[in-house]
Amino acid sequence: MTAEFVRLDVADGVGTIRLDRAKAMNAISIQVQDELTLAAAEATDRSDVRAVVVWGGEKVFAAGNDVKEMSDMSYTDMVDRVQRLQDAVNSVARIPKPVVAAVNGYALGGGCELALAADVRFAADNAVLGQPEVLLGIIPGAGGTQRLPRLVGPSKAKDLLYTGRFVKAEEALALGLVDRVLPAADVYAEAVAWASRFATAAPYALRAIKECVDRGLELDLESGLQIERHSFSAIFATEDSRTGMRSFIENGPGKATFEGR
Ligand code: DAK
Repeated sequence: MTAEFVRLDVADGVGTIRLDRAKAMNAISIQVQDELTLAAAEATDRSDVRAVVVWGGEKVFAAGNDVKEMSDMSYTDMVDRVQRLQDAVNSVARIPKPVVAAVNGYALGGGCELALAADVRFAADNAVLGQPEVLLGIIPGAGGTQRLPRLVGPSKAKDLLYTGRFVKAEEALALGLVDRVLPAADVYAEAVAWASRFATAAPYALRAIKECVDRGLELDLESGLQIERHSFSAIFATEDSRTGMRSFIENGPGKATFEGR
């Protein structure tokens, strides 16, 4: 099946997961969710993709799940669908490579949750983020009640989740919801530039760092440190660890050419 609304564009080691459903403000319908899952799987599997940008284009990141479609769903429809809905965003969170969300315009509800699934978020100065589900009488279902408080802390998250209010880019930066605010025309290019740094980096080291951070955050410190110890030992099995340390000794820091093995 050819994807209609989500595609993976690959150039120079960077994969861009591009949401493209402009007529509906990139609303995340069931079809979009399924295509997002496929694009994330492709970005995970392809060895020529070393880092990923998630982008909705110049106008809007995503205005949330498709309210028109969702409004017709019954309790049992949702029970049947809920896991796959969450999996779409989780599939992006689990890409074992650096992932940056480039946010132009609105990132609301499921759109904000998609941005939260990235490792870092670059926002345009016209970006507007929020979790307005409560205003629809529902709650976030793609990680908003979990990833948002982990990122900005419980009280700031509860303020956003309880009120459903929209947050402009500068406030989002102050809250820690986004990491950089940039002129709208530059956001995607800056995100690609950030991702490009990893095109020639050691991919298994990056993968191990991401796993240690993400899994460790769910655990007590000693359990996290144990994961780190195991990952640290395991990374010595890669050729890149040999290459990196040998290159440092022979040529100084930061000059290694990694093979990605
Ligand atoms: N869904 C469907 N259509 C949407 C949409 C959405 N979320 N957002 C916008 N649109 C459509 C509008 O209906 C309109 O369509 P037409 O009338 O042209 O046919 C078109 O996009 C343009 O929107 P507006 O005319 O409203 O444009 P404005 O510039 O005036 O306003 C806006 C833009 C983004 C501020 C406004 O459209 C808005 O507030 N949109 C809704 C935002 C929202 O409430 N988002 C949260 C949706 S709930 C789950 C996982 C996740 C979720 C749920 C479950 N599970 C795992 C179970 C997530 C839920 C959500 O995201």
